[in-house]
Amino acid sequence: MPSIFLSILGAPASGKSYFLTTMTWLLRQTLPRSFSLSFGDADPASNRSLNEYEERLFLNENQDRLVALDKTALEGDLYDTVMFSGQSVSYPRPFIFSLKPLEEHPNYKAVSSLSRAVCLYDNAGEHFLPGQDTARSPVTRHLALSRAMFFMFDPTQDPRFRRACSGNTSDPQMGDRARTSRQETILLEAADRIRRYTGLAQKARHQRPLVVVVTKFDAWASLLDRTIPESPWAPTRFANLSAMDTEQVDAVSTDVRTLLVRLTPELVSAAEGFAEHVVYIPVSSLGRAPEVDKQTGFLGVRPRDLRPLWTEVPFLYTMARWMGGIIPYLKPRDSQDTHGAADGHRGDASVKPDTLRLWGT
Ligand SMILES: Nc1nc2c(ncn2[C@@H]2O[C@H](COP(=O)(O)OP(=O)(O)O)[C@@H](O)[C@H]2O)c(=O)[nH]1
Ligand SMILES: [Mg+2]
Repeated sequence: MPSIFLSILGAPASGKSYFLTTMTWLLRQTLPRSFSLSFGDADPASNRSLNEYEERLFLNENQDRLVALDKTALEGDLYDTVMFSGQSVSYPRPFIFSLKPLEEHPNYKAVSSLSRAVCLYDNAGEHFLPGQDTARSPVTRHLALSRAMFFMFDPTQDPRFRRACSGNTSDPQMGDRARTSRQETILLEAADRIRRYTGLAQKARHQRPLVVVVTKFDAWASLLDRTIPESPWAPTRFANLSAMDTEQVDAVSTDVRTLLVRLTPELVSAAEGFAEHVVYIPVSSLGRAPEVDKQTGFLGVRPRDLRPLWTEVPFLYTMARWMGGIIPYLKPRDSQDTHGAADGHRGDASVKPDTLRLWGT
């Protein structure tokens, strides 16, 4: 199977591990149910720790006890050490999923060319600090291979966001547990590494999409003057096949971008100075603020309280928009396609088996 690499990067504690755990848990259900795709562990051994995380959050026997995910290690389980002429080199290990059309998918006949091994990397945030990627520990080289990058931006780590939200949130991360980091420096460092690994000129922009995932939406939702539809996709006339409403996600992206330009303009400059295609997607992996665990002092969450919002949207949108033929999207509202105009119903009209494979290419 051809593979797709997706890199997740962001500052320490920006929410990468919770995002990855919640996203894969949701995709296991949403992809078969709504997109006629199977999504499963390609290698259960390499996905073990992620499976454990999913179980801890979403299949926990004890729904009331506070749980937390461990901090991503800088080395250990998630790394493989290889010897090169006497020098040991430690490589990060991705989580690997297989993505395949199910029999009822309109493109099932192209199953072998559409199936993908999806490789996801969860780096420790420290790896993106300048000077952390070395010949002995090439922890971020996957960036150069990635079909798309998910940059986690955590508004709770920005004092301007915290000030704007004060009075409207009780999240400890916006209060006495606040931490501050210059998150655009991580993006600039990643951009610099990608330029180096791919030989991209200093002035040229990277052609692969950059998704700015704005995490912990529950904590800053008061700043976004709009509601977010629960699932930005709509059924088609095919059983178990929805189409992504990319226009709706784009409209949300535009509003999130406006907010970021107002509060953290340097982040928008860093993103758009580096990548040609940038989209801003709000997510909440928990759906609420974590609580301080009185026994351990750590932040935790009770499994029964979890209400993830939009955590699978960055993946679905990326697949629909930039990796054509696997996940369909609704035809744009102003499309000239007469088929669409005839019944005025965007979802139904655009899903013709013969056109599906062309989408997003
Ligand atoms: N309010 C809120 N906090 C979150 C959310 N997701 C993660 N967090 C908190 O953010 C902290 C860091 O998350 P983690 O995924 O470990 O960050 P990582 O270091 O980037 O992997 C944890 O204490 C979580 O409780 C969210 O959706 N909302
Ligand atoms: Mg982590």
